[in-house]
Amino acid sequence: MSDSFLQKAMQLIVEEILKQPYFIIGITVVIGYIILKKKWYEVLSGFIRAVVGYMILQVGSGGLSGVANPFINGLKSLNSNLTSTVILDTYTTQSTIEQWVGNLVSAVYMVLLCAFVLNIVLVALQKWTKLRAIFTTGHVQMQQAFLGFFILAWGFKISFPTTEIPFYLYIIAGLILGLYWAVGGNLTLKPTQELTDGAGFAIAHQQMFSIALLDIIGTRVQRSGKKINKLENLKLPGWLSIFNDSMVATTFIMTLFFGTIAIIVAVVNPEYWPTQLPVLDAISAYQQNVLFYVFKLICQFAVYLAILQLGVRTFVTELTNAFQGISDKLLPGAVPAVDCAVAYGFGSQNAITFGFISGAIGQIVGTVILVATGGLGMGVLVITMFVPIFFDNATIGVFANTKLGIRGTFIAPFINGLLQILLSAWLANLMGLTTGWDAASGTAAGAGAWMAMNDWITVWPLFGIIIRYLPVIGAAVVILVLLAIPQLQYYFSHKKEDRDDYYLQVSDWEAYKAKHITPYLKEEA
Ligand code: ASC
Repeated sequence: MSDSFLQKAMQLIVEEILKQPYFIIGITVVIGYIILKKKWYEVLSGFIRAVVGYMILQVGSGGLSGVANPFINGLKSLNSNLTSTVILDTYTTQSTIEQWVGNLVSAVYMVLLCAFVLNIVLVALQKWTKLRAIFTTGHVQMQQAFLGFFILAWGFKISFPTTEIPFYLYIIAGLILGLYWAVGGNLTLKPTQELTDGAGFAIAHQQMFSIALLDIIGTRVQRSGKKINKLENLKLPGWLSIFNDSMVATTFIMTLFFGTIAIIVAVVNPEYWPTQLPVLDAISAYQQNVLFYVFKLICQFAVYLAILQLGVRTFVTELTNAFQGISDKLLPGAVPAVDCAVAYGFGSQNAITFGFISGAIGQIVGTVILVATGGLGMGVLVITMFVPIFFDNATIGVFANTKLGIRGTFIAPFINGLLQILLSAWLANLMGLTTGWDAASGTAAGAGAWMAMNDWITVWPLFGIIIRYLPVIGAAVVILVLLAIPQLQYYFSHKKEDRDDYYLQVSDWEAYKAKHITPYLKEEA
């Protein structure tokens, strides 16, 4: 009885709290406000604004996927003769691996819990670890726990399905995952402060290392005295000035992009659209006209972006205010790391759209290469879903614009989009995720999956490969490298006499900016 009680309790914690970022953010706000000795009704209102604000953000991001899916599915319906199909999506990857690991699913939950605690401990030991960010994006942590576990198991030459996993793998997975969250979030702290002008949070998502890379390149460019031409400073003349409004720009660009896809699909597979069109009048069975349907979807893209940004505005102030309390008393010098979509409330709104479009073009080029080479000679076709194509590339676009300006906003996501396709095909094949697993029949079946988000086509596979070739030493190397990254940030980002300005990035952003950023900035007027 106690066993099943424990299991139920753990499931409740995982499903209702850990997997729900709005709850974690809401609780964080309550704790912070209590520490700040706010009145009870301020605590209550902060909790509600945090939870509701986060849910609004989720409506926005969910809506964006809903809008894009008919177009993506349309592309999928065009068929291909490659033999195995790999779906590029975060949720599909999680559920595919859940099938492969079978009864070990709750062990992966335990790994997740331990890694989460480790993240907090590492930040509590900031004096030594130099780590400052706490990962709060529960649904993403869950996905990462599964793929991370799978990659590390591959590293140790364990293949699924299996009933036994050596205990050391759980320990190593917990250590690497917890370190990855703490180190990744910490890497995004300074660029996010730059983007948000000191809003006091970092990013907890799936492309943290690429944000850091853009920051390193961008800082170099800034220091070299080059002018950075950011999207928000672009002043378009004459009739083009309507594109200064991001709602107009987004709708216009999406019309070109989705419109082209809609036409291609309609021409190549005329059966597709009629199966998608909603019935508007049940009595006469009137089905919506395809032009009006597509037009509505396209406009909804801008609608959901606006909703997403409203959500961000609603909860971010609460979160940053409340975290003052936490980082004063509970976890000195800590910041919350939050979903990448929060970044979309800052900087140029057009960078979101351009990042997405450039990434999509990169993916199209990648797909053409894949098809032309017979899936890189492996017969693998990858099919992208909305999360990697949009959230990964838009996030990279937003950060690229902040540090590298317009050119970066186009180039960085394009490269990412290309790599998303090619590397995912290669990695899914290498690590054995080109098919799913059907427990009922006990056979491999269905499509495979991979998370094509940047960290999962770069750093994580690298961890797996290092461990594959040097099992125990490799794991130690990965752990040591992760521990060393924040030390390198601390010791090498500033001159010796300014070393402790590293902490100013959190404690006094204005002072940090005045000393280390403004003097070097050369933006276009
Ligand atoms: C992911 C994922 C999502 C989105 C979301 C963006 O990786 O699984 O649902 O990105 O977090 O807001």
